[in-house]
Amino acid sequence: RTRIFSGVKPTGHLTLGNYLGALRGWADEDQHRADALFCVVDLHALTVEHDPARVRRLSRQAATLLLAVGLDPRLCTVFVQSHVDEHTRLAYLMECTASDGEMRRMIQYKEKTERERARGGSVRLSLLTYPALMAADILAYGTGEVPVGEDQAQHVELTRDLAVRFNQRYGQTFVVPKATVPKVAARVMDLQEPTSKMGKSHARTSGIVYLLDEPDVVRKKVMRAVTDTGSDVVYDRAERPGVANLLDVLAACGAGEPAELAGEYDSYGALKKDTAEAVVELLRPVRERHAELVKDPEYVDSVLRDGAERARAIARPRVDAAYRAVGLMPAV
Ligand code: AQP
Repeated sequence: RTRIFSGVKPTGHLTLGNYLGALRGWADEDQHRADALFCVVDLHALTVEHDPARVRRLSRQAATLLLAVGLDPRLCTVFVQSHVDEHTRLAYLMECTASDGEMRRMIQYKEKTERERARGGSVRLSLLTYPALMAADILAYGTGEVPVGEDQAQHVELTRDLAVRFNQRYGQTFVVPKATVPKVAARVMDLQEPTSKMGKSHARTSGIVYLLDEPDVVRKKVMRAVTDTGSDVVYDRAERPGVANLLDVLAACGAGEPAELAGEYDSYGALKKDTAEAVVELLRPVRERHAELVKDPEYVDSVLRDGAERARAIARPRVDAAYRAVGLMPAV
């Protein structure tokens, strides 16, 4: 069976972008067709300035949301990255496989470096080495497929390069994985700034729909979305990014193809109204299940405990083999 691995970073409240780009596919398809592991990648949240209590809280919330969107622990493995030491053990070998140049070329590194500097902060070394840890996350499990939103595809490409390089240098150790990206809404844009992606850690929240937003908040955000000059509804991502984003979201809610949907509307107002209602209905069951799960923290704990145990058992032999392959002396 194909092995699937993917994760979500507890750097903010999870968004509609996270859901459409990743979580929904994990729950609706991936967990049913493969041996899948899904992870709250909390170590990655330490690559930028962070508040310990907030990361702890967001990690639990993200784990609860993974179950709320429909991941079923009888079908897949749900766990927290820092509970499984194999990730950091293997990350070091990945740092010894990658070059600094290829790390510096990562778009996310460039963007986040700028953001941290603009805030007047320093850039953590782990922001640069982040893709090595992400490669370790993926390769430790013999992963064949990594379902991600478009923004993560470059990191998966680098992971492939590292796997191939490691195998060539030290002998066949890792499966070379590939990214799978959803057909619609692989890159949901910020409603207030439709040329940048909807990102959970962005400071301005009015352009971001969070999975746990109340229906009225969702409606308000969508109704106030920035649209383009002109008033005819056409699907053109380059020239009309605001309207195209709404059409993408509406299509991803199950209403059809974005370009065809455009023909059904003659005003931005009607498009926004339908999109708002579609998103409210899409998120309703997630909010409801989350509210139930919050009442049962022991259940969530037990899922994470079992998940970490299972993940460790899968990862350890391959990480041990990688340690031996690079020439590290086995413990005596
Ligand atoms: N806007 C988006 N559209 C489609 N997919 C998206 N993803 C994130 N934003 C969008 C996908 O969600 C999964 C989990 O993302 P992540 O937690 O690894 O963080 P990220 O990719 O760095 O996205 P964020 O939400 O913007 O976080 P911050 O602001 O902290 O960087 C991934 O599969 C991602 O592709």
